[in-house]
Amino acid sequence: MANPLFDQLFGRHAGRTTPFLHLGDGSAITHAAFLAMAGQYANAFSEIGLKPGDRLALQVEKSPHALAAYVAAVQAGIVFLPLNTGYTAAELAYFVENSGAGLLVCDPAAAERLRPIASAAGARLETLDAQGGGTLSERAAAQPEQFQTVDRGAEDLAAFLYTSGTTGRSKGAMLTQINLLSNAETLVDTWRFTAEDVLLHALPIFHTHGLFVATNVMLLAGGSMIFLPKFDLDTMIAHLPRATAMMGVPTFYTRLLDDERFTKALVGHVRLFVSGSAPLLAETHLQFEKRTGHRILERYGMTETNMNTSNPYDGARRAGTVGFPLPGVELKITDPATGAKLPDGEIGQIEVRGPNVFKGYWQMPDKTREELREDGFFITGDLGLIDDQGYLQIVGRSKDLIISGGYNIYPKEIEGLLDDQPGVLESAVVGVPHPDFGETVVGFLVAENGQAPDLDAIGAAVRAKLARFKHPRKLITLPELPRNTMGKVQKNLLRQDYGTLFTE
Ligand code: MLC
Ligand code: AMP
Repeated sequence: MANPLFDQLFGRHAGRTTPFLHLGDGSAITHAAFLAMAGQYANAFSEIGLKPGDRLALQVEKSPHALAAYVAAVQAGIVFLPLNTGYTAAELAYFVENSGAGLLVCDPAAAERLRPIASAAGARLETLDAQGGGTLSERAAAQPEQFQTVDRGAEDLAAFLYTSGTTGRSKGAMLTQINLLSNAETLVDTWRFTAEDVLLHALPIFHTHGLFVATNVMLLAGGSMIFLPKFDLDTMIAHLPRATAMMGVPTFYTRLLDDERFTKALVGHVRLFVSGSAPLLAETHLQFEKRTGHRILERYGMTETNMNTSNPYDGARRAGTVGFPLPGVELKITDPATGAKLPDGEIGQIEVRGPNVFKGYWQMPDKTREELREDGFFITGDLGLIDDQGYLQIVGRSKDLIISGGYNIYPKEIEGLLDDQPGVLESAVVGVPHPDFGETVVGFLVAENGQAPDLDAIGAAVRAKLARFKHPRKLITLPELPRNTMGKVQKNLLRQDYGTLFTE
């Protein structure tokens, strides 16, 4: 037995004194030093009492220490559960309780607020801040750097990533060692990553894109990352000349293009720009090529499946498409009513199967059965077609989902909260085009008894409960919601009527 994910991605770099993380202040952490740090965290987790298979929930700022905690979890066979730093205490309580986490790691500033949540769920609480301070790092610093890697099999769980659902309840997507490893191997080959590459990393590390795509790929390839705490335009401009590759959500690309310092000369060293997590406008693609001479490589993935398709490395990268299924990934377009495969050119639901596809939703067998067929095909909830050249085009979503700056927002969760507010009879939440975030959230309210609801009080209630990125950027009161003859709210009409709220 061994631990394939740890051995392939991390363990193989033991002793290498080449840089792995270049930090914003000009310092660097070598592969060997990073692994030593991870070994110390793995020992700290054992000392705390975490056992293989236990869940570790972590809501902390992005830092080398936070990344080391991920690697340590893999080495110790602990299931890693990273959480968006924007989540409120109310949102967090659900994840900790639902996952049965044995340990919650949070920022020291949040510790008092989160302690009752951890104890109610029977979890220990430790802290870690952006500079690597906190009770967890103090514990780790006192530990040996060597840790006896825990044996894990390909089908053992490596991570839980929570994704919200159409019902408003978040589901823990269970990802196995082989899900993560197989995808990293495929992407390294497909995108030609090598030990020479330097990836500009400004994505958060609590989602698939920043953690599994960017980090796992770079670890496997043996290259290094310019590891920035977040996307900041000035910092990106300062570091781009050293990078050979960048991965980002479309907002990264539109923000860069809005800055005149972003020129062809600035990115002369870059060989690859990858975009994903949300649709890249064809216009952005073309503008980018005009400015830099680079064609952005757009790919398509999800939390449950890692990456499914990619435009080719060699060959035409076509704007408005997400390319071909990756090697080892099967993809078909099916009739939503019957599940039967549709011919190329017809729009239907996108289904995928392969070693990248997750094991199911944690403790939700019914939800798992609804979306993951017995034959292994996963129903993505995205709608698309295969065009005459074999490229996948995503044309919409059958799931009621808004993607803002690469973050997923399910209207149901916000509608549930709005409906509960005094003076609100009912509500509808839709996504409308936004120049920076691609889409943003607008909430429509119908007043109870014709009285105008108190929008300030409703805004405050939303702020208390939901992460900032989910907040409606506008609340609009309507006499009634548009409905079809079946009584179903016609969100398409709301999107149509209010589609230019932020773009005019
Ligand atoms: C921040 N804010 C957002 C937001 N991000 N609001 C809506 N949508 C977002 N995505 C809030 C801030 O809290 C702030 O609130 C205000 O909006 C303006 O913030 P900002 O400073 O302009 O935002 P910034 O911090 O720069 O963040 C924007 C961003 C970031 C796009 C750089 O959101 C980001 O890094 N997104 C990447 C998401 C990601 O990695 N997704 C991958 C999911 S995996 P206030 O109070 O100041 O108004 C996946 C699978 C796959 O989907 O295929 O990859
Ligand atoms: P998440 O659940 O956060 O993993 O988000 C996955 C969803 O993001 C997918 O189901 C798609 O709807 C969307 N997505 C990811 N990549 C792309 C892309 N390149 N183009 C359009 N949508 C995308």
